[in-house]
Amino acid sequence: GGGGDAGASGDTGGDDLIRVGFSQLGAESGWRTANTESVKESLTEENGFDLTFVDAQQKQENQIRALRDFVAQDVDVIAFSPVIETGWDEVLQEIQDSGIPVVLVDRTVETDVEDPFVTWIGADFEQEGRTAGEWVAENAPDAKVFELQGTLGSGAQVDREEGFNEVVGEQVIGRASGNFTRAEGRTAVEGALQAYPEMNLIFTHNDDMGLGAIEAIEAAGKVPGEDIQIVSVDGVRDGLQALVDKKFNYVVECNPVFGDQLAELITQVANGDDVPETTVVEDASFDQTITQADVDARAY
Ligand code: GZL
Repeated sequence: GGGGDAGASGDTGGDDLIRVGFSQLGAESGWRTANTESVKESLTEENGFDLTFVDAQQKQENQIRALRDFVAQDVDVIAFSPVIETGWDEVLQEIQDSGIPVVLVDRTVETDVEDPFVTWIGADFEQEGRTAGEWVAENAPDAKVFELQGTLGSGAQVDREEGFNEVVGEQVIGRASGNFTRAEGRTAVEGALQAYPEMNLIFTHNDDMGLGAIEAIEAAGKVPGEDIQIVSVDGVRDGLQALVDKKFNYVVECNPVFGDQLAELITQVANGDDVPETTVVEDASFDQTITQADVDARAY
């Protein structure tokens, strides 16, 4: 990065930039907006990129359209975070036939296409599920758990469910999806409170749905974090604030700020350098010993 200002010296800029098409799945959660911010802060013209960024509002058909546009524009590299794991075979084959390399970001893909992408960067969702399960096994071994799932068929939902249920599946009395959004999380928990009156712990696949769960629990006259404990994933500011406020009980981080690592990978891919098949982004976890100062110090 650090090249001259493209405008200042009348420099065309365009010809030596890496042209990247990025299909982002949506803006459904605090995690996603933090991830988008990180990507846009890293893939700048100053850092050597000409970024075309398209938000799909969580619709697969919008992502497929964007991917086809990137092929038509003959970008140097395509990057995308697939809203669900399946349904990409046709467009991935078209991209492969075009010779444009694909960098998979965050979510994962199930496909029969040979070598569909050069590399994937994201978090270990299955480990996040196991870490959440281990907390429940340790701290709430008799809890009757409702699992509030993310977008059904997304890699994050499939793998978090897998990891969590590997550890405490026998404690799960019900599941429903809140599609990773606060509003749909609230609706799903309103239903769960009716269907499973004995529920006393919610494992939510992300903070935003957990915040919706808090609204539903309080509307039902119960105390979140006490009558119904909440174990969550992501670690965005609002989720950690709920932890400080004792409305969440445990949060497994899923770090969205990997724009710099992505920029490095894209540069290496554009240069035809060898890159690792996967880059796993480091996660931490937080319990109620977290302080307000800790939360205030967080970048997102
Ligand atoms: C996880 C990411 C998930 C987040 C949600 O890497 O795919 O999608 O956990 C987001 O907040 O909607």
